[in-house]
Amino acid sequence: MDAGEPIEEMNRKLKTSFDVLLPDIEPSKIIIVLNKIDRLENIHGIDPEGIKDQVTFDYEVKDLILISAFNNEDKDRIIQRIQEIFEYPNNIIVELPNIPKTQSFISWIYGHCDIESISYRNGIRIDLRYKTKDHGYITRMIDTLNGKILEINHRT
Ligand SMILES: Nc1nc2c(ncn2[C@@H]2O[C@H](COP(=O)(O)OP(=O)(O)O)[C@@H](O)[C@H]2O)c(=O)[nH]1
Ligand SMILES: [Mg+2]
Repeated sequence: MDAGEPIEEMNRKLKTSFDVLLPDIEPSKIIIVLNKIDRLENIHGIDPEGIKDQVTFDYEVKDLILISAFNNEDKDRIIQRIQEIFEYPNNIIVELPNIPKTQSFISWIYGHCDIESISYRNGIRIDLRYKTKDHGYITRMIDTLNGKILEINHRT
């Protein structure tokens, strides 16, 4: 997306893009990239982070990346994110009890998965991406630990 365009135009183009991609593509695999953020302050008079609140969409997209195509580090960030999503194509959000057995499972997760987020309120809530070969092991462990799957996007 060209972040230099009027906000309404950006939102209109986002909606058109979703209409094309969905339902065949999982929202968790969609990366929204807003380009030209180096020009944002001049054009919209808002700071780069502020644009995130103005861009609207009705789907559970996790990745909203702000970049400037003139900045090589920004381009590397997108490439890295695409690699992560391809390497770990499945996504699960799960709640686990905070017990020692869970801790050793989490150590395993750190070594084999891509953790999107982890929080320790009311037990442990993890949002992770994983390889397809690990699907059986992960779902068995969640079952053994009496965990609760909140959301799963698994490649069939
Ligand atoms: N300031 C700035 N200019 C950019 C950026 N990316 C592309 N441009 C410039 O924007 C102009 C139009 O390019 P672009 O919008 O990408 O392509 P188009 O819409 O297909 O013409 C070109 O002169 C690009 O060099 C960016 O991140 N920052
Ligand atoms: Mg353009």
